[in-house]
Amino acid sequence: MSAIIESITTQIVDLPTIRPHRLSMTTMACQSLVIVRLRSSDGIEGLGEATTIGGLSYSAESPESIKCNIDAWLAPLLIGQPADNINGLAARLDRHVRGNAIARSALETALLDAQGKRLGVSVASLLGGAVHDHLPVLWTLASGDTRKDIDEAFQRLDEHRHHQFKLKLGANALRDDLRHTEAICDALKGRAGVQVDINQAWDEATAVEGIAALEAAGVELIEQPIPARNVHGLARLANRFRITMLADEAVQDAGDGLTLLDAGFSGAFALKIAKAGGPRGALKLAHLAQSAGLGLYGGTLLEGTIGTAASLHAWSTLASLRWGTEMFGPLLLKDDIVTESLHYHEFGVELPRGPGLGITLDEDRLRFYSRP
Ligand code: MUC
Ligand code: MG
Repeated sequence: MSAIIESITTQIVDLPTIRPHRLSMTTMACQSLVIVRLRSSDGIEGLGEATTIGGLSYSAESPESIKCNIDAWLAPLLIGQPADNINGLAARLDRHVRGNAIARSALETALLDAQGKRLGVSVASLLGGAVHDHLPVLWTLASGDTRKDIDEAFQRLDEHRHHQFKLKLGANALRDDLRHTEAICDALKGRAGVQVDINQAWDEATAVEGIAALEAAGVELIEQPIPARNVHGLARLANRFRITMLADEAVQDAGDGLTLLDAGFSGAFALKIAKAGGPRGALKLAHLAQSAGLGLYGGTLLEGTIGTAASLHAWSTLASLRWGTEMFGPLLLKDDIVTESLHYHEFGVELPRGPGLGITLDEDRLRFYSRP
């Protein structure tokens, strides 16, 4: 007899960041995690987590809408159903739910965590098996101050934490962004790689000017320079420059991947479990990219430990991640709500061991940081 899903609860947890994190569309002083706890009739609890960035500034879903939509609409579709048929549950949600990919990612994570615990295997095993148990992780320099960013990079290099850095551009005038990037590239030359994320802030003409200068400065990868909907523009930029163009907001799932390929895009894809409705959707996009010969990047929506672990289990199943990962979310937060943090060392992170995600909640700290 299959275990039945008996309850699904959600709570919003606000964790302060170690410093302001400045992106083109918002500056974050805290991250809000929507924690999902899914309990089944066999006594097993699965954990999931949903995050976004800066309220509604990154996505049409906010922490509050995620919690509300799970409580009111998604959870009732799952409660009373067999807990172990994840394909069947996904088909049920597909029939009744449009959008809400971030909320769905948290639920799918909880289902995978529970099923892994039930079978005594890791989430990576459920997804076909891990090919890596240590994944490279970059760090985002986004204090908003060039000198502070350079000092932060040197500190991370000395600690053997990170040797690849991403800069967040687009909040300032192009001239200032270029000066900032050139100073950081100069300071890190020969010691670390630099890539940039514009988070859709430029129009195509600004992108042509900006990318030429960034290429000359030694930047290695350009992420989402123009608005997500301009897929033909992104394809044009990818084909115009030698430097690789990384699609992020433009490629939520495998359907968007096909659209970009149809438009002639030849760059790389940023995978995020939150964009694709969960680890399985993100891997569907990854497998499409692999078939088309495109490079992959393990992306984050600045998840805490649960979402980061779920992503790592998924990315660990991919033989090749040409552009590594940015799974540093927990390191940006001042505190955590789990008993054992992820282990970051030697410029990467260990894949947590299962069963399930291999993550245990710290109930005291969860209570402390939860919204009343
Ligand atoms: C994004 O746009 O890629 C990833 C790293 C970071 O600092 O922000 C995120 C989201
Ligand atoms: Mg991005």
